[in-house]
Parts: sequence; structure tokens; C-alpha cells
Amino acid sequence: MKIAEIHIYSHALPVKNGPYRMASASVWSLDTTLVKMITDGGLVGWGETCPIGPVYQPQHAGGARAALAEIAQGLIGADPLQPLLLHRRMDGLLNGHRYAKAAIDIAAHDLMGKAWGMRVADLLGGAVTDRVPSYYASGVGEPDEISRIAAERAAEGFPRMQVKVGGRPVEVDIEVIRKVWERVGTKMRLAVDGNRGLTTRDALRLSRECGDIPFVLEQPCNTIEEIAAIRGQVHHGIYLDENGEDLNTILRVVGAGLVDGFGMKLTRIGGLRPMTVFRDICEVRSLPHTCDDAWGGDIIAAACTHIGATVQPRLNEGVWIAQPYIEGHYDAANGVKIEGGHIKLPKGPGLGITPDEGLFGMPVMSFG
Ligand code: 0XW
Ligand code: MG
Repeated sequence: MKIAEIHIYSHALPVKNGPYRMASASVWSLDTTLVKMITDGGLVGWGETCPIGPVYQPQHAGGARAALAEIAQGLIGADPLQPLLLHRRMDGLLNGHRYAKAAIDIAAHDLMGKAWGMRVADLLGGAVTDRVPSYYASGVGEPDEISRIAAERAAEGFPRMQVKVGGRPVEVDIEVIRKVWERVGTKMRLAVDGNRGLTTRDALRLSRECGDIPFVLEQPCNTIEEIAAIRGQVHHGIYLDENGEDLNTILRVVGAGLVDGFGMKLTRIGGLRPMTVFRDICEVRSLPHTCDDAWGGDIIAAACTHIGATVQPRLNEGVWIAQPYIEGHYDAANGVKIEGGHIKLPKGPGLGITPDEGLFGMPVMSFG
């Protein structure tokens, strides 16, 4: 089987009741990039990559398309059923830019699943559940608003919630965490996500003043060095998100014992193939982690759910998808959605999503 054509689309995903506020940025609409890969036999696979604006991570939508333009022609003729060789070929065409290569990797997995009549989750080792836990992520907000949202999500059945903090006086963040805890207690597991926005001083204060509240502190500060500096002084487990750039960094921080888990983004690490390596490293060291992406529609959501379904339950911190924040689906019948805080694993074959291509307009680039 050979890749015969690659088409790249750009598509706007406006934020419902926007903006979505994080310590590092507020976003109103996201620019997603879709990849349609067609084989010489006419089989079609879809991939997607959607950075949450240009500030959250060192990745942006225009960068994804520029990187895809650099590599796509060189992938014509490659065998999508050989993911290891496909990744080596991509790395031979362009250094880095894993988030762009991830869209190709996801499309190749969709093709593999369709070629072999298998769900992507089974290609990745096997699903342990077809009802995958999700988690809800609030934006940065006021104590009353966020605690109300927390109570509603707990009642819906979410097993976990991530409370966003940072970018304002730490006293307000502490008040938000306290109020959430008072309202939901242990009904949901809690993560507090600083999105790189806290100083070490404020992260230490937040952890000290909430020492009685069980939560994990996700990416409190901007760098691994800052996190290493506070590691021994905080009262809470530390998860890395934005700084978990690649497998080498994962090996470094796991080896150094700097983290207790991860918020992981499928496209940041380079797609489903590196994500399975990441999952396996975490399993060896009993490190819990999420399977998220920064944003994106049904293709990304399906890919995250397929890998999320394979994670050992005791280590599964959930699959975050953007669906609650966006209108509609690419695939009206099989769109990926959260119900009762969980996501039904798409049936496949492949990702199990057949997007309505009419939504995407003409490709912005085509290769073949
Ligand atoms: C909550 N998320 C998974 C969604 C946004 O992309 C930010 C992200 C995070 O954990 O930082
Ligand atoms: Mg995070």
C-alpha cells in the first residue's frame, strides 16, 4: 500500500461562550489543520492537529501547515502500514515539528485500522474499556463560577476536574480552589493547572495554603528548572504538561524523579506512535497521565479516545476533548462526545470517524 495523495485543510473552530481563559492566553477561535491521506487503492485516512493559539506551546497553526508543506511531497509513495518507517521518513525530511507530523501519524493509523478492519485502540495494544473516563477543564474564573461548574460536573459524572489558575493574584486562585473543594470534596479528583503562569513563590504559597486539599499541581511554572526548584517543598504531586515536549524530555524528568505524572498532548509528542511509547514508559514507572490534545475536532477527539482506552485504569487521568466548547461535529452520526463524564470509544475501523468534507472547503494544499 502506498500514499498516493495528501490534502491539507484549514478549518475554524470557534469557542462556544468564549473566550477560553488560561494563565498564558485567552482564545476565541482555533484554527485546526486537517490531513486527508489517500492510498493508491483509494482508501482514505484522516489526521488533525490544532494548537490552542500561538502562545500555549511553541506551536501554531501556520507552523503546522508550513511543516506539512515541507514534508508532504516526500511522503508520496511511502507505505502507511509501516508507521516506524513513516516516522523515520518524516524525520529525514524535517527535524522536529512533531505536532505537524502527528497529523500524518494519525491519518496513517486511521488507514491502518481501515486496511485491517481494526479499531485504532486495538492497533495500539488493545482497549481495556469502551467507556473512557474524561475530565473537565475550567477556564480561569471567579470562585463562585468555578465552584458552581465543579458541582455541576460532579453531578454529571465526571471523575476528575482540572481547575485553571494563574495570571492574577494568587489569593484569588487559592479562594477558587478552596471553594471548589468545599462544594465537591472527594466526589471528583482535582488537578490545579497553572499553565506555566505561576512564579515559584506563588506556587509554593498556593500549595502551602491548600495543604489540606488533595489535588495534583499541573505545570505550575514556566520551566522544568523552576519546577525542580520547588519540587521538594510542595505539598502536592506535580504533573508536567507543556514542558513534556518530547520523549527525550519525558525520559529526563522521569529518570530524575521530577514528576508524579503528566498532562500529555497527543500531537505535541508527535502522534499515536510516540504516544504509545510514552504510555508504556509511564506504566513502567506507575505514573498517571492524561491523553489529551490542546484543541481540535472529532479526528483529534477520536485519536485521544483510542489511546486513552488502552491506558491501565489506575494510571488513567482521563481524555480531555474540546467537544464541550465547540459547536457540532465533523461526523454527525459518530461524532465523539462526553456523556456522564465518559467518552464512548468509537467502533472503528480506524478512528471510526467519517468527516463531512464539505465543512472544510477546498484544500489549502494538495500533494500527489
Ligand atoms: C485542559 N487542556 C487539556 C485544554 C487546553 O488545551 C489546555 C489543556 C491543559 O491541560 O493545559
Ligand atoms: Mg495542562
